[in-house]
Amino acid sequence: MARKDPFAPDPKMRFTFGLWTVGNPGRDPFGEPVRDRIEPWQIADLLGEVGAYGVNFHDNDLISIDATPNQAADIKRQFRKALRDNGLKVPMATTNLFSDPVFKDGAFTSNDAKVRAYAIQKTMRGMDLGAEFGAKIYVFWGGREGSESDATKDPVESIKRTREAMNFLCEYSMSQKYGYRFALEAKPNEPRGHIFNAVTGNMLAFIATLDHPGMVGVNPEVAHEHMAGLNFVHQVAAALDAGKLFHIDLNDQEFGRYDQDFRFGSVNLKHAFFLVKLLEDSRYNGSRHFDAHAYRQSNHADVKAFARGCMRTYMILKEKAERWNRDRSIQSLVHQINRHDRATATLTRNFTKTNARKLHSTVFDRRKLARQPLPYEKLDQLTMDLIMGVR
Ligand code: GLT
Ligand code: MN
Ligand code: MN
Repeated sequence: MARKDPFAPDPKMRFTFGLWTVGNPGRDPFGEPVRDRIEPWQIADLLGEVGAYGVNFHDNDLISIDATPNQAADIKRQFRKALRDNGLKVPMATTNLFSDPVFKDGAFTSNDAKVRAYAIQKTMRGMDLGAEFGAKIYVFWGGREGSESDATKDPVESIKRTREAMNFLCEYSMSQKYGYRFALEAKPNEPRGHIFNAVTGNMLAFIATLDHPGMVGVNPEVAHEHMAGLNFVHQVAAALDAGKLFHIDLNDQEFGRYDQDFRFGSVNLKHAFFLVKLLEDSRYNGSRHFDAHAYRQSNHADVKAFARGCMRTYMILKEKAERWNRDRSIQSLVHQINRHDRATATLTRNFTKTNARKLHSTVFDRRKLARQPLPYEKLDQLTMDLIMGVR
């Protein structure tokens, strides 16, 4: 009997893909689609075949914006059957508020009150659709919520408009008893010159200003923070610390480029390793969603290789992270560099007048402290050996 593949996708990891990811036909700003469009039910078959846990969608990935009610009913029937046949869940849904020309200057932040209202209405309907398929996370990516020139839109007013929309939609979810948790996804630019709330940190600050902050968290994406030159692992850490990591978009990206949405782990293996380690160490239990697509050169068979690759890389890095946590030499270095001192820690844990007085008069040997060894080169190389597979 063949040995079980230790890196086969584990359903406990909740690996998901969007209809728009494996269904991406390979169109770019300079070229036409290179792959035939496949129907939502065919995408579900593909994801079932590669062993994904679930599939997510924008309203119009499933049902085109001009579909008649009868067409919509047919599509839903077919899709529901494909989900059942392939044992797939729909953990997340979202709204396309960026493709149609009506959103050319934004949706929730459009300068036109009617467009803003239409965007909220479209989101309500998208939420109805997601709820029909059991989605519990609702993502908001405001691709068009920005400007090219600050002459055209008031940035403070734009944040207020976004808040108004979010508050309205939180109430809508509650009134319908959908039980959604909202996940806000930041991106610094593209397709707009500048997008408001550009990084996950902005989103975290914005959430605190909402009427129902408890039901709103973030959906950070590797590529988006890397476009801004940021350390994605640190952005995710901030979200985890705030209890706001509701969802995550995994992919990969060269720094300083356009939004590449490459296969997870295909560019920066070291960042990917520390990301997986962070998610696993913190026992993140939401979806691990791959918001990526295959190279434009790929055909449909190669798209499957792409999807399998995303999950396989995650599973391999998870095993490496466990190994890092068990590795005697690595752990003894980790122990060595974290110099604990109970008496001092007690002094600074809480402010009391006594603690402050004691701390104020403590004598520190600054030169001795500065000479304490920090063998970070050694630790990092052991990590690299482990990632590269020779340890
Ligand atoms: C779009 C975008 C992604 C978002 C999706 C959700 S759509 O592909 O590039 O980052 O997560 O709206
Ligand atoms: Mn992206
Ligand atoms: Mn994304």
